[in-house]
Parts: sequence; C-alpha cells; structure tokens
Amino acid sequence: MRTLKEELNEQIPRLRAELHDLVQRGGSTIVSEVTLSQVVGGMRGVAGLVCDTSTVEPDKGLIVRNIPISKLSARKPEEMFYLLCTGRLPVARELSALEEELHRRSAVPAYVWDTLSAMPADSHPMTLFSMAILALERESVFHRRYEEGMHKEEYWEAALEDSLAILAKLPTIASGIYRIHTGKPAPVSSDTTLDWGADYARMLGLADSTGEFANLLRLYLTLHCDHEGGNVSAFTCHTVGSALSSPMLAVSAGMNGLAGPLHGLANQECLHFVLEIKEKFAGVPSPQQLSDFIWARLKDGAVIPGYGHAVLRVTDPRFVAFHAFGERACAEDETFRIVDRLYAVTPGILQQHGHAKDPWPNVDAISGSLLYHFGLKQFDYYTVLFGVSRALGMCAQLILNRALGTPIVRPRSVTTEQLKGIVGSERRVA
Ligand code: HAX
Repeated sequence: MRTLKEELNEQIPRLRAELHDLVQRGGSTIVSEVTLSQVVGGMRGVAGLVCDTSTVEPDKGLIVRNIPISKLSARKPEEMFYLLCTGRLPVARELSALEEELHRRSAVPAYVWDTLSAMPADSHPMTLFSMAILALERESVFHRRYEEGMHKEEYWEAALEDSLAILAKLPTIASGIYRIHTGKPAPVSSDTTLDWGADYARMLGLADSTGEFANLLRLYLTLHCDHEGGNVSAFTCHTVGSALSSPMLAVSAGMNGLAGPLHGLANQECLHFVLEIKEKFAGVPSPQQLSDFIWARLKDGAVIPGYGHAVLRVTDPRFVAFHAFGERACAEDETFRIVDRLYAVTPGILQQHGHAKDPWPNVDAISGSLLYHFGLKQFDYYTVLFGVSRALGMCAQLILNRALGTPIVRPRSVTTEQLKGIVGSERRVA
C-alpha cells in the first residue's frame, strides 16, 4: 500500500534517470519532420512534446497508460487520476487514501463564491469555472514555496499538493456554478462519505432515485479524463505550467482553451443536432427519413455533428461505453433512440459521401443525449463537466512535467517572408 505521493516518490528517480539516459543516447535522433503545411496548419501531426499519461491511437482510441479506455469504463475518476500519475491502478486501500486526501481539501474558500456572485448572471459557466480556479491561486503551495526558494527537485511535490487542492474542490465549484446558473439555492458543501463522482451528482441537485445519474457522471468523468498532450487544453496547460506558473494558473488557462467551440463546446452542438431531428420528425424518424435528412445536410455542405475525428479511424470506444450505458439505463428514451439510429445509418452514408476520413461516431455524438435524459438540460454547462474531468489529466501531466524538470515551452516562429524565402530556395531556417 502506497499513497499517491509515496508511489510518485518511489518512481520519480527512475523516471528522471530514464529520460536523462534517453537524451544522452539519442538526443540528436530525428523524431518528426515539419512541413510548411504543418507550420501554417496548427502544427497538426508534429511530434513535439512528451506526454506519458495517455495516447490516442487511430485504430484503438484512447489508451491510458497502456490500458485501452474500453477496459477502464467501470473505474472511478479518482482511480483514473492515480493511474494517470503513476501508470498503475490503485489497490483498494490506496484508493481510499486518495479519496481521504481529496475530502480533506474539499472546502471552497468564501472569496471564490464572492468572486462568482459578483459576475453578471448571464456570464458563461465556463468563464465562471476558469475564474474560480484562477481565484484559488491565492492558496497555491507551489507559488508560496517557489517564493521561499523551493529546490527544483521538490517542484513536483508542490504541484501534487496544488493539484489535489484543485481536484478536491472542483465538484463543489462546478456544481455551485450550475446552481448559480440555474437559479437554484446557494452552493452546497461536499459530503465526505461519497466518492468524487457521486458527490458531484448530489451537489448538482438533480433527482436521482435510482442512482443512475451518479453512475453516468462517474462514467463521464472517467471517459473524458485525458486525451494525450497536444490538444488545445492540455497543451495550453502544459505551456503555462512550463513557465513555473502554479497549477491553478495553468489549469485555469487550459479551461479557457476547452471553452472554445472547436474543442470542448462540440458536445452541445451534437445534442442540438439530435434535438433538431427529434423536433423535425416529432419523435424518432425511420431509417429512410434519417438517411434523406443526412444526405440533404451533406448536399448543403454541412457536417454531421458527432461524426469524424482528427485522429480516430474507428468508432470512438468512449461512444461505445456510453452506448452500452444508454442501452441499459434509458434504451426507450427518444433522444437516445435517435442517437442509436444515427449510429446505424450515418457511417454508411459518410463512407459513400467519401469526404470524411473517419465516418464513425466520436464521444460527443452521445454524451449530451444521456445527460439530457437525466435532466441536465443546460447545454452551455456541458463543457464545465468536461472540464472537471479533463482537470484530472491536466494535473497529472503537470505533476509529471515538474518531476521531470520539463523546460519552458519555446518553439520557434517564422515570418511569412521567411517561409517565402524557404520555398524559393528550399533553404531551412537555422
Ligand atoms: N460530416 C461531413 N463531412 C465531414 C465530417 C462530418 N462529420 N467530418 C469530416 N468531414 C469532411 C470535412 O469537412 C472535410 O471536408 P472538405 O475536404 O470538403 O474540407 C473532409 O471531410 C476531410 O476532413 P477530415 O480530415 O476527415 O476531418 P478533420 O480532421 O479535418 O476534422 C472533425 C475532424 C472532428 C473536426 C470533423 O470530422 C467534424 O467537423 N466533425 C463534426 C463535428 C464533431 O463531431 N466535432 C466533435 C469532435 C470530437 C472532439 O475532438 N471533441 O473535442
């Protein structure tokens, strides 16, 4: 039995030695070449940073520390955090120790609520969420100890301390934002007898007599916990953290990226699409009606929300896990049945259409419809839920990067004039 800190303490000297050895032996090995299209195209596909917490394989989907996400869907989010940080799942006593650590830190300072309640009522929930994490910077152990002259070998310990403080408070903060946003009575406090997901479900205040909503939330938080290092929110968090900004500053910055429509907001657009179908056909359309509807949309040049992916080339295993949950918990729900029918009809059409490299559903094709079924109907809140989950990965990545002494991120930029010169002469920038 080892606490998370003890396990990291055990592993970190070996991880440092391995990395040092790798750089000594292969420091000048070429890992990735960069074309001009990649330079002007968001660095897509350029291998330019290390992330050991997870990887996304085109034919397998998300793999967390060598375990496919399909094999992890029954795990609690807290277990995922231990796994992300250490590469192994905790045994029962290690998990209880981590849960205890989180409970101990769950109280949210009053000034955070004062900050949020000073904002206009129509502020976006993601803005409030990012602000709340930012406000917590006042509590940062990393910040304080850095000012006191902390040795760089101890950075990871302070990063772990701040990460636990952030994660412990997120369900209370996120549910408080939901309550503020929906005009419910004041935020409620954490119940230290419940696990992270169940406590979050309880504090949201939705009816859950069967406990299935808590199950869904746990599943949601587990499935979204990480998606390697190069996506906008993870990369932003990593970049800000690399300046030795505290985890509060770094995670808040990551959330601002997640709030973008091309990243974390996609799930609400997918649900809009499903509800549009439900309204247009006054229920679940027949396969033929759905097929005609999709073809008409494609002919108009519109995309089919929830289908396609930048990396994946199979049905997203997170979609499969949610689908299995829906089959069990709400198979007769009309919204779920439309999602199911879209899954039966859409991939074949996209294959015939021939544009999308990936005709299969991604996780956003289904997550919103399940939340909607259980009464979480504020679409603009969905990204906060995503953010609570993704904070697990952001924090794990920050801890490991501080342990390994990952230097400040500083890629080189080039001017368009320089690019013109390179194209003209096939010269490379020195
Ligand atoms: N419907 C119709 N056409 C599609 C399509 C879809 N779902 N997905 C891709 N295409 C089209 C693209 O528009 C592109 O068309 P043009 O060649 O005419 O420009 C062509 O297929 C090639 O695109 P791609 O290489 O297959 O896809 P990208 O890597 O460029 O984009 C996207 C990936 C997820 C953005 C894209 O598939 C899409 O827009 N899907 C619908 C929106 C969606 O589901 N978003 C959630 C993504 C999940 C996620 O990562 N969340 O964080």
